[in-house]
Amino acid sequence: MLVIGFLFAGDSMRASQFDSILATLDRFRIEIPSWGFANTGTRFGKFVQPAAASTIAEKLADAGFVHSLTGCCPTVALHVQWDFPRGIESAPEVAGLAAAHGIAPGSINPNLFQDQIYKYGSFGNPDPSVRAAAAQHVAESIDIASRLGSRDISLWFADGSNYPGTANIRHRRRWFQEGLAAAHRLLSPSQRLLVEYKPFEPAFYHTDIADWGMAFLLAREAGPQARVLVDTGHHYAAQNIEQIVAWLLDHGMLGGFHFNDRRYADDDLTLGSIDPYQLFRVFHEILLFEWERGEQAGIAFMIDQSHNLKGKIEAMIQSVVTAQELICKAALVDHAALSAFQLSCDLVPAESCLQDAFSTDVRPVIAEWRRVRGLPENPLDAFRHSGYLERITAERSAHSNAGVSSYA
Ligand code: PSV
Ligand code: MN
Repeated sequence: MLVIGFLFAGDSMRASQFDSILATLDRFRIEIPSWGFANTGTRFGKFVQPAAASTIAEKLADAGFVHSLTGCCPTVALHVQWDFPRGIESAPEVAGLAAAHGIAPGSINPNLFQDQIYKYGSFGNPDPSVRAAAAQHVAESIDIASRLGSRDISLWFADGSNYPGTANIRHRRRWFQEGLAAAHRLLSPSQRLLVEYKPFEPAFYHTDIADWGMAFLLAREAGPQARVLVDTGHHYAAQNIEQIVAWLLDHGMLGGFHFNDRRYADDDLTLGSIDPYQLFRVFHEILLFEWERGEQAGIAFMIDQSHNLKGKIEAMIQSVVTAQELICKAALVDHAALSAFQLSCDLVPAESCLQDAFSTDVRPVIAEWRRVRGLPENPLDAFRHSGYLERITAERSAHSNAGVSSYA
């Protein structure tokens, strides 16, 4: 390790900083979503890409290729309705395909928003038979997770209403409480229920789980294995996401992230493309917490993006590489010095701890880490020169992608 450090020891980086970066990279894993490789779009339309994956086999092949280039994406998030065409019967095939591509199934995402029965909601639907169908789908998803050895079941609900007075907000909250507690009872001891929140879209008046506080309360009421999932795109524009992260950490309620970037709403842009300093601050809160506690927080880092304009695999690699860079920058914050400055209210030096770390170019050290591990030093370049895109474009153009998609 130190050999690498000395190789790159420039004027501004100390050996201990090299070591922090290397240790961070050794630990850092980020899950990529199967749906990020499929044709997706906006509600106004979809620009299909001939190379887009249209089967679970193709999605896992693409995910495996991203992992082979980056070395830090060993698991793939799966969406039950899109990736398990025969429900739990598809589980062995999915497990086999993942293994064949050197990866493993990751979080399992039930789909409680696409079927016609969910027009007025799933867990919050006034019709008990729809709530029962939603509960059944979640139960099957938990079975799938058990069959695949997946720890996390990630729940996102589109439930809400579009017009004032059309829904009983309190009754719906109760139904959510009951549904989540029932789902929690089905978990095996090693599994977790992650509760995601989102302020609006598709519902435009009220959303049943609209913010982190609602998700927090519902998760806490559901049981000890439930946590909150923070999707960075699911906030109002001015919200301080790292403060939410700090509070959830302090309560032991932060389960994981769906990373993406946004300028306006849930834009699903590549991570760090608009505001890399924000994600740096999020990583900083986590690393500071772990430094204070002397242990890792066990948080699931995941990407939740779908790319309508960029090439899907390129965009995924770009996101993974940016995530590595930002967490490495956050690892350069001098926690001891920062804590002392905070206690003495020494504002400018405290702020500089973050700014100095953020402005450090960590890319040469990351490239060296990759080289030592037999990974390409520049995964994006390696992808462009691999011939993979040309091959799948030719293969996949042979069958039409036009009808294949997911909502995301
Ligand atoms: C909803 O916007 C979301 O963030 C949820 O995580 C879904 O599972 C995912 O996107 C795909 O639609
Ligand atoms: Mn999400």
